[in-house]
Amino acid sequence: MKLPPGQIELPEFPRFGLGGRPPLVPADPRITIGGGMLDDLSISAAGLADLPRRELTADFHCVSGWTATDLRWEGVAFRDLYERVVAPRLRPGARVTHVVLEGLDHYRAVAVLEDLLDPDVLLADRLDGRPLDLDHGAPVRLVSPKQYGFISTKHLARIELHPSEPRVRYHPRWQNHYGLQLVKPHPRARVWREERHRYLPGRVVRPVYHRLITRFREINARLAAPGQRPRSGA
Ligand SMILES: Nc1nc2c(c(=O)[nH]1)N[C@H]1C(S)=C(S)[C@@H](COP(=O)(O)O)O[C@H]1N2
Ligand SMILES: [Mo]
Repeated sequence: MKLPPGQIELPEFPRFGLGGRPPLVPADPRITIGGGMLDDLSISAAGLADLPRRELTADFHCVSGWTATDLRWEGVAFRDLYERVVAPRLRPGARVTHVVLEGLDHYRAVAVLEDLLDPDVLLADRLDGRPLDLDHGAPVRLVSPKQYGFISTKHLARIELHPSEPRVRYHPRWQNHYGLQLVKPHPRARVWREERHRYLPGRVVRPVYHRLITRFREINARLAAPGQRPRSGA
């Protein structure tokens, strides 16, 4: 299959974390949903089970240029969660344009609501027929296959609704790195349009990234949760 512009196919699905080792998962994990437009609500794994199950086979594209192909995800559609659980609880006249997704590791991503309502966006709890492992985002992660991987928040702990684009840092560790403005993520992050960064054109960063992929893979392999199998036997 044809890959989006500037992507290179990998034989495996590597772990890719920005914040170090995977976090600890609490015994009764919950996802809280909040923001000024509704009273905080919290949904357990069992709560997600009330929504229709979806299955989706898709490629996964990291902004640094690697692609893992044919991943089989299972879970529920973000759209079903939003329409059935969130929308009925919104205050009258509420306006939602952006969503902040936060992981147990305090990683945060900002997405445009419209992009998350694409039927292919899942809250996934299974990958390739097995429960999601820690490296890939246990217990539940977002998967948005048409967007770069940084939107696909792992270990999903909080969904926050916003009436305009919030100013959010993707990782608290990077609070003071002003130089990172230059590589600020693109707000839409659509892979087929190569929307890698807000200020830098995708094709400018491609060659730099491609040289870094091997290094990123080494670092992340060292940080991976102990005792986890690589995805393919290859
Ligand atoms: N919670 C959390 N989610 C995250 C990240 C992270 O560091 N923490 N990294 C993002 C990036 S940059 C990518 S490419 C994908 C990688 O997913 P994987 O580790 O399953 O390959 O997760 C995204 N979601
Ligand atoms: Mo990424």
